[in-house]
Amino acid sequence: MNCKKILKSATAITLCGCMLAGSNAFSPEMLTQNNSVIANALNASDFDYYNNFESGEGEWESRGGATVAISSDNTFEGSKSLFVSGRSDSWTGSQMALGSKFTAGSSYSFSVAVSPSGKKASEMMLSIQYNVGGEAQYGHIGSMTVQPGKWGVISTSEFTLPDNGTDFVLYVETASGTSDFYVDEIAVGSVGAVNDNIVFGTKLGDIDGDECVSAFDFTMLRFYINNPLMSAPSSADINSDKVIDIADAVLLEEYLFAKITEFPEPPVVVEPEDDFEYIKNMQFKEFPGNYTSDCAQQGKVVKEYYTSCHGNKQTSANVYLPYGYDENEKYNIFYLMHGGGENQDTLFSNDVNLHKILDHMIMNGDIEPMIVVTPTFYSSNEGDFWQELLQNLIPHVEGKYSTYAESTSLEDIKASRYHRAFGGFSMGSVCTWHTLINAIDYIAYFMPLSGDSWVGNSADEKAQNIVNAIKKSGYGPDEYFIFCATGSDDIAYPNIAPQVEAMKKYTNEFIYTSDLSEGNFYFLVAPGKTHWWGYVVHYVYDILPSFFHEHQ
Ligand code: FER
Repeated sequence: MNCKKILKSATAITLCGCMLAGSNAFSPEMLTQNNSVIANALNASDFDYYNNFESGEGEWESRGGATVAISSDNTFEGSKSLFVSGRSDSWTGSQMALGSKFTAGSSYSFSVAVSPSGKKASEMMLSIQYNVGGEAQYGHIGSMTVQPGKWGVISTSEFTLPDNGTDFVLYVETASGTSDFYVDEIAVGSVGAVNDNIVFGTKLGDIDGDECVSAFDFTMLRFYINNPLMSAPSSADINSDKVIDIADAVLLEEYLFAKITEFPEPPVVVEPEDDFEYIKNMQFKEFPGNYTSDCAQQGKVVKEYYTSCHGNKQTSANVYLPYGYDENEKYNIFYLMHGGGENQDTLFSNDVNLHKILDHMIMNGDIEPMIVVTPTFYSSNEGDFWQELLQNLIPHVEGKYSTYAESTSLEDIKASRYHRAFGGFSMGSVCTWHTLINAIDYIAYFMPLSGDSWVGNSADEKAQNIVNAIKKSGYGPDEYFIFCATGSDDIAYPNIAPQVEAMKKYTNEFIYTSDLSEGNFYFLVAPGKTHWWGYVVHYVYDILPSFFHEHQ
């Protein structure tokens, strides 16, 4: 017996009332390893439209320039699915014209299996576009939030094609973001052809959504345990530990046999809100013209003196505290290094005006209020400044101002690494690559600007040395982020561009995209720009908003 039939019979019985515990609904042969919830019960010919992509894309084509291809990497059933990639916006994806078989004003049932790639859950949507009086209109047939790599089935038993519409186009998109996704087993039929018992309950234990907790829920739970690729509803996570497993089955069984009368209280978890919209293929953009003028909400630059471990020398750094700085709040912190012949004052001088740009970026919501520190490598040198950074500068600044470091112990500096960035221009960029190689344990975001790594001779050797350091750290590609930039006419371009190309070959360590929810490595090239802070400060404006959103 397959799942579909289980669902159908469950409905038939539970319509008459909640089924009693202890029936033979527990029998293991009722479970199936087969994911197919649609085609097993009904023949493809039972539907007005059916495609499981086993013999090609069929009518499915690109929507909005996305790439659409048959894949055997991840399937819901059978050996093939439709893979949609290269999406530039949430509405892009794959589509098909419904054709004349489907008529305006008529109702149909729809079902499609979907599986997002990437690292984040995606709200997947089955949508419809149509024409009214020459104007495109859009509607959503159904949606479902699906974990990456898992399958979910969007299923709607009755959707009426608007009666004033023509040219209906069915498409799969995401509510937001541009992650790749897979589509499989799509069916459109007369009302009732698609089983919408796949609409789940939300109450713990009521997995089939019939408003009672019964033996059928136990059967469904075992189905999900046996089919980990199926996206299970949260009502199946009986012990609220975010994993659907035998521990949930044990609890449900105890409940059904009245050994317990209620499930454990789910913990109250307040997830931090972060709806930042990354750009996938970022292009150079200048900040608005007024960003270097005095801002209505000005931060403060303070000079901090400390002793460097190199030669026990007194040195200083400037610390930008955002407008409204409050020592009871926690702030992300960005260390930004000057270039050769410059010093710790260069960036907050009237030449570069980084402080004013930061004021405007914060006031306009481009970035959250953050602390920005401009040190100098001249108390050490660019190659071993990272020692002064870890031993002296971070403890001094983060011991005094409020960051995510709970204390200045190396352990707490490490624990707050997702709230710390390091970048630099030219020799400051050389310094940034050294810092990446030596201090990745303490910093998760890096911004090398117009300067290559000097650890190694050839581009391949430089890439290899960076990869070796990353491998040694044990961090995965979702745990560090490198966002480089330069101008196409910058004297450093011929140095950094080949290094970036060499790094791209290490696909385990670097996933190339400016969407840091999907990858961790990008190289922004500003057309025609040369080796000058006057240009480089725009790269800071472009890149900084993408920092500090991962692992909040
Ligand atoms: C580069 C890295 C650093 C580069 C120049 C520098 C020309 C710095 C030079 C200096 O400050 O003297 O890739 O490319």
